[in-house]
Order: sequence, then structure tokens, then C-alpha cells
Amino acid sequence: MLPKMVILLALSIVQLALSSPQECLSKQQVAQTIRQVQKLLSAHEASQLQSLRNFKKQLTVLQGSILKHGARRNESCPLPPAPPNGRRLGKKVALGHEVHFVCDPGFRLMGSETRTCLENRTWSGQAPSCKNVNDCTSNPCANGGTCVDGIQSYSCQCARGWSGSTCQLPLYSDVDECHVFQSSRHTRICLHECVNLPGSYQCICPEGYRFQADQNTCNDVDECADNQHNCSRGQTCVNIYGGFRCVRPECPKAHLNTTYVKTSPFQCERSPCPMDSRACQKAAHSVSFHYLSLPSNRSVPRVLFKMSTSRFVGDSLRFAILGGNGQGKLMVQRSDQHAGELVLTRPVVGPTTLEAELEMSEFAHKVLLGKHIFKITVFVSQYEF
Ligand SMILES: [Ca+2]
Ligand SMILES: [Ca+2]
Repeated sequence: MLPKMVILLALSIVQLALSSPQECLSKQQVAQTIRQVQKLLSAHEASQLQSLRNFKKQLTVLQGSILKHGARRNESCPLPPAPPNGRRLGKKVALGHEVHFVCDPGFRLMGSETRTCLENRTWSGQAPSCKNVNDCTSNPCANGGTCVDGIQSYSCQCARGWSGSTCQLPLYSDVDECHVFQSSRHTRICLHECVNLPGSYQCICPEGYRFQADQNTCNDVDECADNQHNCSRGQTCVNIYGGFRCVRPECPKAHLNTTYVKTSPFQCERSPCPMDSRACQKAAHSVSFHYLSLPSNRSVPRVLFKMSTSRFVGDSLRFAILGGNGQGKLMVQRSDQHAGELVLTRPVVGPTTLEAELEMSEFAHKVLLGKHIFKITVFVSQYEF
């Protein structure tokens, strides 16, 4: 507004001076007027320049503020590394942005699959890692092969006699030793069961036996000594071939003034008899219990048990089998002046149990000094060992 007015004023003064000769101004007056207008314009120019400078200054401040704000917006997190055997997806690391992680085939991602750049310039969640997937979990190796895990693969270390990627191929044509030798009693290679293997064979013993490789035999496990039995308190464990038995010998019941007391787990002694009781005096002085173990089908004759006297010093002994299911297979005989023996006279095929009640009578000058009862139990096993 001001410059327009100033120019109009200057022009009207000049016009007045040139167009009207009657009221004409002197040359001097015109020159003075022009100088005044020039002065006015200079002052105005200075003011305009100052305004422009201020405006420029404001623009610079505004620009600075915009740049500063922009810098804040560029705040970012350090680029997280890709896990070994995996990849990172996404490159934007500014505040609020996400990056993702994936694993190579055969690997499973542990940790965070997605992470976000947080205000404090760190990434959310846990650093990811790629774990090799165990390819052996399905037990792919056959015939006793050992599986070795790889990356998206596995390999098999085959047992002796096998080959192929999963040990499915016999390495060489095998001889079935069991089929060839085990079927005949004379060429038998295993005491019990034979299992054919590629390039070899294996002998297996039944339950209750332990295979002894150096002698190629099946040895009975002594469950009683090894404390593998389940006998209750009051019972006694008796080891037998291929197993064990829990026994509890009982003394004869009181009968006709005759009573017995237990003097050990396997022995009963007659209590002193009343003076007038002949029945008691004729009864056995002692009853003892004997448990024997015998493999099946043993050759005969075979002495199973020996009896001798120690209590009396008589001049003769007599033996008898009083009872039990062993009659016909068992026999008792004198072996010397003070001893006798129980003999197996026929082979017995197990599993079975033979029982015999033996009586040993001792005499001096044909007068009975005393009698002893031996209760024998023979456990015959299922196998010939
Ligand atoms: Ca073989
Ligand atoms: Ca046993």
C-alpha cells in the first residue's frame, strides 16, 4: 500500500511541474521534490529488506524444526542377525516395524518368529535359533542298526551281517545253524533255544536260567541267594532248577500223648514221653524235612539222598518208605553199617514233584533204640538242566 501511494504522489508532483506553465514550478523546486521522493523510496526499500530477512529467518527456523521432527521419525533398531540355518524376512528396522524369521528345511525355529522394533531401540521377544529336526525318531534302521541323525536326513550304521540304507539287506547268504544242527539231539548246538542270526546264531535260556557263554550252558538262577523270591515271613525259600519254592514244614500234630517241637526250620524233635505212654515211646524221635532239586529225565540209578545216624550207637539200621507218591521210582537201601540212601530207580520227566516219607530204625541186639522220619520232597524241573 505504501509504495503505491509514494509513487502516485511523486508522479503527480512531476506532472504538475511539466503540464501547467501558468503555475509552473521552478527547476529547483522539482529537483528538490525528486530528491524527497528518492529518499522516501530508499527508506521504504530498507524496510522491505528487513521484512524479507525476518521472513527468511522464520523459514530457516521452520525448516530446522521440520528436519528435527523427521530425524525423530527415523529412529530405528540395529538390524537383527539371521539365525544360523535360517533367514530373516524384512529389512525395515524403524520404530514399530517387524522382522520375521524362517528356518531352512530340516530345522525347527526356536524363539520368536516375529520381532518388533521397540521404543528403547531393542527387538521384542527372544532371539530365534534353528534346531536340527531329529530324523531318527521313527527308528528307521532295521536289524539292530544304529541311526545317526543328519540335516533333513539320517544314516544307518548296520549291525554285523546287514547292509543297505536301512540295514534291510543281509550282507551275505546266511547259514541257519539252528535249522541245520539244533533239530537233532546229537548235533544240537544250544541247550535250550537256538535263534538264527546273519553270520551266526544265539542260544537262549528259559526264564529262571542264565546263559553262560563260555560253557554254552544254561545255569539256574539262585533266586533264594539273590533275594529274587517272594516268600513271606515264616516261609523258607528253596532254590530249584529254573525257579524256587516257598516252604513251611509243619511238625506232626499232637497224637496219643506224642508231641513234637520245632528245633530248626527243617527239624522237629519229640517231646519227652509220659512214663506210661507206650504209643509215645514207639513214635519217631525226630522228623526232618529235605527239599531236593532234580533236572528232568535224569539217568538212573541215581542216589538222591543219604541218611545216617548220630544219636544212637546201635548195631543195625533198617529203612522203609512209609508213604508218598515216589513209590515205584524211589528205593531206599543201606549203604554201610550206619548209613542208608535214597535211590531214584526210574527216569522222571518234569515238571513234577516226588514225595517220600522214609523211616530209619536203629537197633541194638535186635532191640529198637529209636526211629527217625525223613520227609523228602524232590522238585523235578521242566528241562533237562
Ligand atoms: Ca546264521
Ligand atoms: Ca532257581
